[in-house]
Amino acid sequence: MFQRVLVANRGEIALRVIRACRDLGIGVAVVYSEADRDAPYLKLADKAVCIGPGPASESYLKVQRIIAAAEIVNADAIHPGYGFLSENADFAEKCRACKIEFIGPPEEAMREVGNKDRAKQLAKRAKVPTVPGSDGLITSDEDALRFAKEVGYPVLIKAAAGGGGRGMRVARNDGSLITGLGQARQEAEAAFKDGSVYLEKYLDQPRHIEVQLLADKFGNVVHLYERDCSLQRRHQKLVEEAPAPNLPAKVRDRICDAAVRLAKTAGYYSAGTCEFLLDKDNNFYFIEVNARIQVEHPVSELITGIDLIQEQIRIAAGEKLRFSQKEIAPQGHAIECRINAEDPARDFKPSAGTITKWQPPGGPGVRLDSHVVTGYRVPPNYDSMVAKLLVHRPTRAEAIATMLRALREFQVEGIRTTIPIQQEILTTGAFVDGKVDTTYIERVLLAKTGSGS
Ligand code: MV4
Repeated sequence: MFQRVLVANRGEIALRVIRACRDLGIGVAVVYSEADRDAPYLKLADKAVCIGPGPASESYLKVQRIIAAAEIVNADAIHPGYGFLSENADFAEKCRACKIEFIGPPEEAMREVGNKDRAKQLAKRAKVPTVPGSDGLITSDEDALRFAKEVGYPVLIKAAAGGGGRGMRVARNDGSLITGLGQARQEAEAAFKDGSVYLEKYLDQPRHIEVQLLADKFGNVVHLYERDCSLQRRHQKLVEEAPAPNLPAKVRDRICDAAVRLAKTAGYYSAGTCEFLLDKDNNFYFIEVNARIQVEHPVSELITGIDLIQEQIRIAAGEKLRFSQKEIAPQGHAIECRINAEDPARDFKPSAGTITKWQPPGGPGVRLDSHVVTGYRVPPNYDSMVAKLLVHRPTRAEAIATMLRALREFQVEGIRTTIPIQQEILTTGAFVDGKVDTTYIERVLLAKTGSGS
């Protein structure tokens, strides 16, 4: 096992990794930027190293400074958390060159799944269903028009280097396809330095189902069942849950098996997620791999009883998986609400500032993952999530009731939060019936209140 892990991240996930290291009885150090210098979780690590000014590009994204920090504190491994350098294969390569273990997938698998078009080819080799698509990159207008004629409009233009909804656009006729292609290429070139694009049939109001995976360095792969992450606004998830409601057992088994096959085919290890879209007839289609621990991982921890961060660290240290698939039995229902410092009444405008009152909920079935305390100042430099509120109860109905109870208990003053919209979501018929899709928030909820786009 490692002597000391360096946490190359901030906020709640930095605290989450510090806690996992403490639970494992191993040393832990953490990096921080000048904007985070007063963050209370820094005191929970053995050492904290300042790596630069507030902007992430000058601190949390600086490969050389993070490697130097690891060397200064004598860390033998780096946990990247999510975001920042977590899916950066060049960073993983650099760690390997410096003989520091990157707590994540192997660099080779990261490159394989990091490109969406290549990940799709991988899925095909693994016999995992994919959305009908252009079979490789689109290099001419003629190819694009031919594909659209074949599958019919609408079609979706996707950037191969994109992900999480970046660089996508819908085309509904030949004209918008040609102009869209040009724009998508330019945008992708500017954003990812890679202008390659491909086409897919555009699915109407799909659900977003993702399968949590754990794999060791010996080729053993297990799944920790699925999460339903359909409730998003502009690709920012607001509510996640597990198991996915109204998913027939046979479909669940097939999706989970497909995800395991894909990970095996990729030579993947560590924690990871396979994302799928699910259509109205419960057909599922692979879309992308998340080669990192995700924000919503605690939802899967709650239903399986497995500590995903601890297992990631064990796997990186070369341990074998400690459980087989049949030993993973999901129990009950878990829901997560991401509490963001945003004002839902003002188009989710970020609401940075000092938190003058922070009185979190508790009691049976409640878990709060947060780095915030009363008096904490939310820095303007980073994403606005201040807490993840989770519940775990025997049934979905009880989980919804406990989440509503916990959201009511939660008292936050000094900043605006997303709590009101989460209360609204959890009392809406479509959510209670487990019948929401990825377009629900913008199509129904925000359209109704007039606060949407
Ligand atoms: C799609 C789609 C419809 N058809 N692909 C958005 C994020 C990225 N991971 C893939 N995304 C989508 N791909 C086809 N062929 C609709 C989306 C999509 C979406 C997917 C998951 C969760 C939320 C979403 C919100 C809008 C669009």
